[in-house]
Amino acid sequence: MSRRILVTGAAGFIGSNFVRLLLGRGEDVFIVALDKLTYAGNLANLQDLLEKYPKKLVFVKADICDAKQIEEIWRQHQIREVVHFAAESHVDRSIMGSGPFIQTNVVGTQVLLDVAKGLGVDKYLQVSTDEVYGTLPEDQPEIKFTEETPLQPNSPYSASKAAGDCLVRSYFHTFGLPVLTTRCSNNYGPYHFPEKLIPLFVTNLMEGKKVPLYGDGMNVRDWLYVEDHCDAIWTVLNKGRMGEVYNIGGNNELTNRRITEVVLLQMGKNWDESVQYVKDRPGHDRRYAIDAGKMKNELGWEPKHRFEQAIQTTIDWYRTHESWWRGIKSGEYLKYYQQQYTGR
Ligand code: NAD
Ligand code: TDX
Repeated sequence: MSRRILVTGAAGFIGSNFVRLLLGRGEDVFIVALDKLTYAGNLANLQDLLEKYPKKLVFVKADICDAKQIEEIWRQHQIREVVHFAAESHVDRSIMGSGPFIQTNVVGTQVLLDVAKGLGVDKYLQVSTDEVYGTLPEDQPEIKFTEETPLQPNSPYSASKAAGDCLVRSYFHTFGLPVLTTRCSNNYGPYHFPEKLIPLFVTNLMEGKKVPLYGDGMNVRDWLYVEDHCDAIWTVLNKGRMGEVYNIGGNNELTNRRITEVVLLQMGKNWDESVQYVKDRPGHDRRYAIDAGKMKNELGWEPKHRFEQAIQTTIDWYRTHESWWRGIKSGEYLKYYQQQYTGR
């Protein structure tokens, strides 16, 4: 019998790429793609897959905070594995208001864990982030986040993710729930919502607008192509040891200035006409860097994509999918953009 997997947040950026990867590879799976379809969820991200794989993929609109609904879905589809992507995921929005972050990232995780405990599960994988570790010094490049680094979240977003991770840990220790946790660095690639750095900058430039660079532009992130992240999650789901945490990264640290230069170059734009320095993000973490040694040594996983090529593929995707992002960059998005970048 096919593996019966619940994928939460499946209509978002990474969730939809994960479903696409598994079905594209012909894995023997039956996937229940669950999503509340918040501003960040988009059924268009799954539409072609739903048409191509009607026997392997179903979509269910549901809120992970609704225990009754989750129980019904679990029973109806005989769920045995969970990959939990669903989250409020944007740091700047968590600074505007943390309520939805606590609700979905903490309460929603607790609901999923309780349903898993009550109805039974073979594997539950929590998709988390390097941001739970806080920030690193920029003048000590040898220091990176390991799985033993203490959790020191600095934004309401990362605090809510860390709270979710702590609940997952507690259900392993207290109830013996078979859980796995992954913590990944910044992803980029197709279907990335255009509020995040790379898709925002690419689409702004395509619209003839400037790109808003926070502070001095020297904050550092580690960038991983989304397909590599999805492949790493599948590797952990198949080979990971229960109760363990696995850090996932691209060994690809770049300042935001460097990312901006690369994007401008590939899009034939010049710095002075295109870049606008704007006020810094409050509490802006200076540097993230991942030590992914455990993934390599224990599970044999390494990223396959090189940044130079994959960023080009990503930009090309936004060029050929204009209707996808133009549809998003209207309505509610415009209100958010105005508030975030002009304070009005
Ligand atoms: P995203 O915002 O693109 O997608 C999140 C999805 O979750 C959306 O489709 C949304 O509709 C859905 N969702 C939100 N609240 C829900 C609820 N209450 N019930 C059901 N569905 C709900 O986010 P993403 O970038 O795809 O991130 C996915 C996961 O990966 C998150 O848990 C995030 O913390 C983690 N992560 C992201 C990155 C990154 O660079 N994007 C890096 C590391 C970890
Ligand atoms: O307009 C901008 N200008 C800018 O300079 C935006 C949106 C971002 N930035 C900077 C802030 C960060 O230093 O770019 C960097 C990346 O910002 P985001 O794309 O917002 O990502 P980040 O805050 O690093 O968080 C991302 O990676 C970890 C995801 O959104 C999280 O969900 C994930 O956990």
